[in-house]
Amino acid sequence: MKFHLSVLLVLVTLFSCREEPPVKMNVLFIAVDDLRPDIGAYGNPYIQTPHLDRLAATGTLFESHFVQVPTCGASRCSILTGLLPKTTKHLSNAALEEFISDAPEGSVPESVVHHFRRNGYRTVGIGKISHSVDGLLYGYRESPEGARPEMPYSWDEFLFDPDKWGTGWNAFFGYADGSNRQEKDGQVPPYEMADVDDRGYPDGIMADMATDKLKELSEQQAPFFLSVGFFKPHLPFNAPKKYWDLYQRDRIPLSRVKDLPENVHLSSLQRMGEFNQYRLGDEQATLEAAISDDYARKLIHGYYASVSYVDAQIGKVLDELERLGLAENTLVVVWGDHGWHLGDHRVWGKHTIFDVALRSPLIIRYPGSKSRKIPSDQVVSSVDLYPTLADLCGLPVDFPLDGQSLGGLIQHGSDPDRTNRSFSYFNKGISMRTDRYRLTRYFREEQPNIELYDHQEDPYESVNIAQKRPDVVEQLMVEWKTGDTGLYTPQ
Ligand SMILES: [Ca+2]
Repeated sequence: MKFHLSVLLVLVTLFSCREEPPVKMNVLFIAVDDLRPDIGAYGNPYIQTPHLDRLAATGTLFESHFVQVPTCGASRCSILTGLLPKTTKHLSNAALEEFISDAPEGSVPESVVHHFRRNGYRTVGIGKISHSVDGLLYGYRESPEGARPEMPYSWDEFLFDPDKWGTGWNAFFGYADGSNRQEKDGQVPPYEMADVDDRGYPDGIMADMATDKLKELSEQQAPFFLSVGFFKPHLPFNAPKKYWDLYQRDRIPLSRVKDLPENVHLSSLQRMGEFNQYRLGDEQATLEAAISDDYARKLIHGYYASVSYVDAQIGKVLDELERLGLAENTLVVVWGDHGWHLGDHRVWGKHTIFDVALRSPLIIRYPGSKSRKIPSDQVVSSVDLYPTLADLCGLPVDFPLDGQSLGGLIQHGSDPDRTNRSFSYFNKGISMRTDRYRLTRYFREEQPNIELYDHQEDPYESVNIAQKRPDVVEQLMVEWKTGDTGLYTPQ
């Protein structure tokens, strides 16, 4: 009997060893608000982003990454749900709320974060991951009392410190003296250069929260999904003075496409409302006349300072990941939620479906994979991230998603099974980007309602050639229909 028990114990021990689950990879997902690819690693020789450059040098950088909607809430909705917009509400900042009310607990997970949580991950959010900046749903001017979570099932923990600003939304539009755009009813400038340390604005506070949380997570057994959503370079372009001091304003490059594009209806470009909510700007932005070069340089200087400030905060989080010995077992993603027109096409804002508003940085470091740059002729989408994370972390997905995993590109540099197109939506329009062209169709009454840009000849989309090249439009429409995964038609 004793003998049999021993054999049994040995067998049980051997069995347990074989069945030991592999160590799951952690995820660090960093969202950066309104960050266009103005990063050294993306080829901007003037901007100073040493920490993002360092990440890109050890990860995979996607040159042609496009978001699905050029506005915060809806873009984040598509990356978090892995789904393309299905109704007009999915193009708004309330997109995620709309999706979640359609998907109660128990059916499909509400987000990629929820999916990881269901698979044993400890999920922690800090800052602006979904549209909300503190995880709570409430209007900009309302009290946080009675607020409910924007993603009720996704987070084990959600952290935000509104500090001197009092609430999440006030912090989001905050100035160094504790004031914000709301309380001053827009009587504020779109930039600020205060002589404060990194904690003088919210991103510095969030970086410290993230490094503290990493320490705590490193001591736990469960794998983690830590998400940090930095605010800058979203308006107002407020950053500590030391980041403004990195640049000589007279050397700041202006847009290469300052004029209105040819053969385009102005309604494709006219949504500049957010910028003009900062009423103490030196000049108002309009499509009718470009602002002065001096003011344009000042604004771009503010944007660059904000990018360098957020780059330094990301550097603190990446350094801590390294210091704690977590880098080798943590997949890192840095994602910009959409691009921004810094005077491009006379627009100061993001609400267009031109390349400059849709293209944003996507850098993924998958430990063990060699670093590479996926060139611009390979088009990828934000909606691809959900299946990518599930694929690389070995989580099964038995429900429909609209994207395709980027795992093949990250691990091998190519993937013959990928489709090479990306769809984006806004302003009563849908746009398809291929490796060479952008075809945009507006579902509105004004003409022309089709725009075509040839990136081989015209990389800044300065001339709509839809009328001149009906053959290309026709060929792309065939491709459009093949790629159509149930796109809705904007009303
Ligand atoms: Ca944004």
